Amino acid sequence: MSKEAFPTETPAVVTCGLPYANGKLHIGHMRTYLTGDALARAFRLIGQDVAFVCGSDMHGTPVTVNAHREGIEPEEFALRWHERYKELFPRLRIDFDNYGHTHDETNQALTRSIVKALDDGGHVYEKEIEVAWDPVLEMPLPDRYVEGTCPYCGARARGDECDEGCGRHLEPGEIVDPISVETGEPAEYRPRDHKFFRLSDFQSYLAEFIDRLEGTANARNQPREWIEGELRDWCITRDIDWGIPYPDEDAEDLVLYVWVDAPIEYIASTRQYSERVGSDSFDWERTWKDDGEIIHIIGRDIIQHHTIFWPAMLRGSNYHEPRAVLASGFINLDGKSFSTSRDRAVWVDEYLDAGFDPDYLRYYLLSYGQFQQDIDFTWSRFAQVVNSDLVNHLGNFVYRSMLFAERNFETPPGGEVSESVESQIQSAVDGVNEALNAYTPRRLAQIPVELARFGNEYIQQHEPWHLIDDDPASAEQVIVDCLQLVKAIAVTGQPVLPGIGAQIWTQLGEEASYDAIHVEEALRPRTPTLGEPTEPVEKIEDETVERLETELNARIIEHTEAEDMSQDTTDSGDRVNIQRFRDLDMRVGEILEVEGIDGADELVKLKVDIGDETRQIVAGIRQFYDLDDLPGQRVVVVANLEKAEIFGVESDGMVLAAGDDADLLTTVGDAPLGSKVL
Ligand code: B3M
Ligand code: ZN
Repeated sequence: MSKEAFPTETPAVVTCGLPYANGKLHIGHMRTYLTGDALARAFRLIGQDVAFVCGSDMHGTPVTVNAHREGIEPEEFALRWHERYKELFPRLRIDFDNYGHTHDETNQALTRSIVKALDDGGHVYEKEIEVAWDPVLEMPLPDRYVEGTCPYCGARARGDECDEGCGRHLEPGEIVDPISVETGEPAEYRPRDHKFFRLSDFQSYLAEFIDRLEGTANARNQPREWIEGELRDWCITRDIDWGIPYPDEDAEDLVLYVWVDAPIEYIASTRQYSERVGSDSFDWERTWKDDGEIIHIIGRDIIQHHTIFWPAMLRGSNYHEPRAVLASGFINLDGKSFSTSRDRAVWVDEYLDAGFDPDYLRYYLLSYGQFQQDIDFTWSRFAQVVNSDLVNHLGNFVYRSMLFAERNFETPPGGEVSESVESQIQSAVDGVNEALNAYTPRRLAQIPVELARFGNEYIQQHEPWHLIDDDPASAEQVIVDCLQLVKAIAVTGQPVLPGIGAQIWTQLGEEASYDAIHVEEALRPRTPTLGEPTEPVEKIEDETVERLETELNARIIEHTEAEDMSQDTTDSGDRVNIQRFRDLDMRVGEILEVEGIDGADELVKLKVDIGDETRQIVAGIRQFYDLDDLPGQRVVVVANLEKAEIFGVESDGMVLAAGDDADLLTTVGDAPLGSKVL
């Protein structure tokens, strides 16, 4: 690593992607916040000066579309959700140093000054473009007001993002076959002047930036291809009346695209924190303009925004660049992503209402899988992990150690810790440092549990309950060792298990403020007191898991069926709606080989190249074609039909043909093989 290792002399800021203030949050959303919180706590634990900031994302069509559905003004709607989020995060022990929102004056002022700086620096220009327009409602259709097809990968996409396909950000006017989400009717295009940020000015800067960026590998690898390709300029204004007006009198009818002012909240929120605690305690300007260590924790769907648009904006307005971006995988249910609209989700409220300690979720989400991997959530796996790691290992070791000490000694014995235990604790302490420097938050969760595993084996091997009568000195040594391990568990557990850790800390009778300890404290002698031990972690019962799983499954089924039915009924008469049509995966292919099938006069077996694979397809066209003419012929293939066996031959797809003579459908131009037909 070329940069100074943590803890650095310079202050750090840890940020989490801003939640849109537009609806309930589910536990999938929590992965980045819990991780950010754990990292910020761990930084403090190793003596790194850090501010942990975030805020609600108030602008943009994700907010206006939902506000409109509820029939209230976007501002009122967004503020309402903002207030709820502010209360919700601490309930999971996610303690931001500052939680602001993008519509507050700090952010508006900073946004205006940054955009002005970009404009003054010559990085912004105006251009006429075609933007989507709803001919029925007579209104512009920016971003999420349209859906259509991604021009890059052919997947179904939202107006500004290919959310189900290649993940690219889409510029206004780019989406193919736009449909208004308000009316379900095709959109038109109309010309309109908009402001563009000349990203191409930053191409060589970004190429170097991405090489020095730290964090998870996905955050470097995904954008590299885009940076090295053509960097298209970025449209930074929209035609809606909710947002921050473009800071120029001539263009005040345009508001800034939400992705301009949203990341600026990272700076604004740090500034609010700094103004609250005083710049001697934390200096936002130094951090953001000079030499701070800026660390962004985000979902993997917004890598492009944080590794291309954002660093270019910072550079163009003379701010400091991010040091690291950590991009998380998604949390799925049964391999499929959470869906707010389908109620296919485990809601944070629901988790808390079930009465679970927030530390369980913190531990589960941090320990299960690498941060950048997608992971599945099931209540049974959640319970299994909690019961095995936190109850059987951690809780059990802590409780039995303290109970044994309390039962057998008036004052628990003190003295030197054995060498093997000391070195185990030392590597746990080093581990916290390593986890931060390697950006592996999962390690932070594993460390205290590994100490407990070690402790359980240690106590099992030494059997102090046998030693206590025959060899009390050795029994005392085991207790000294075990209680030191308990202390080390509380200390190293602080980032991920702050609630459970604090409880253990109190029971140990330690007096220092738990939130202010340094990780080295794990190695320092304990205070020679002990409170009344209680079990620090409660087992999750099978019945609870069954109940939650049943409820979740029932809800998913009910909502999926309701959605399917509502989709069916939107077909009018004998017409199908666009979604049903899009469900067919039709692709351009080329016939590579043709063979007859024994005993079937009408059938042929084809090998068809459909871009990224070759399919074997049986087709009823034998009597209409000279088989030698077929190889090289371009055809249209339905690629997502169920496989079938025809005359004992597997057929994996269908080639489309018209009329009684099976006239094969082909393409007029030369769309690449595999292109989606729409
Ligand atoms: N509000 C939410 C998202 O796309 C979006 C993040 C903004 S981070 C500056 O995940
Ligand atoms: Zn795409």
